[in-house]
Amino acid sequence: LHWRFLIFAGIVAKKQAFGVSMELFYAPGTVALASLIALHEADIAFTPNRLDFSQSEQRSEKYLRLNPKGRVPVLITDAGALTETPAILAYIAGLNPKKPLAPSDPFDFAKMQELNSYLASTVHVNHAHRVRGVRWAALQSSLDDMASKVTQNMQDCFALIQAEHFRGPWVMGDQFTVADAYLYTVGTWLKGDGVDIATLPGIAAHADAMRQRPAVQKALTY
Ligand SMILES: N[C@@H](CCC(=O)N[C@@H](CS)C(=O)NCC(=O)O)C(=O)O
Repeated sequence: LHWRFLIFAGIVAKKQAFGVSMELFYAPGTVALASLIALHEADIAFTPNRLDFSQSEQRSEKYLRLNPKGRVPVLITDAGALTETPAILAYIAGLNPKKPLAPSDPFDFAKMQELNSYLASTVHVNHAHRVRGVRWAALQSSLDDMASKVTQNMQDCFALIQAEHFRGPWVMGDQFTVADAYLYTVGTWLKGDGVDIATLPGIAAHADAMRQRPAVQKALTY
């Protein structure tokens, strides 16, 4: 066999690893970072597709055909499109048998999903009240009032996570899971929301440990 053929076959094999070819639609600074981190941690080849929010590309006709929610992330898989970060992360977590990113024990899997669901349904939504208040109210006084609650709400949510949903050194203890990618991602918004991460030493140490990981460093370059 010619060496060139072997290299070509190797590239094809890597691209088709796990029988899937994937595309992730993302925008920088958004919750899509969690999916970017998870894809790199799982060592899964994918095509990144960047949306320009300053041009409202997430509301373009073309994108709305892909995701009628007009949000990122969307993961396109051979089986169809997936939206909602907890769903995307649960999918990625089980894709590479050599690098499982979720606990195999059913109770621990549900515990991981407990945090992921809390991040999606409560923490992310609390954060959105600062810059996306127009989803819920129209009067400037209402928007200002909602924004005024964000720092305290985010502080309280992360204090609760630190106390109740964090085994250490990773969210689920010794196993690194997709919940670590998600927690880190939402934690990158704390500063902008007026929360000093130093007041949450467990969360701060976790963020430091995350920044040491090559997959996180790579995901932050997108
Ligand atoms: N529940 C969704 C939320 C997705 C979401 O709200 N993404 C934001 C970025 S962090 C977005 O695309 N916003 C665009 C917009 O509101 O126009 C998830 O967890 O994936």
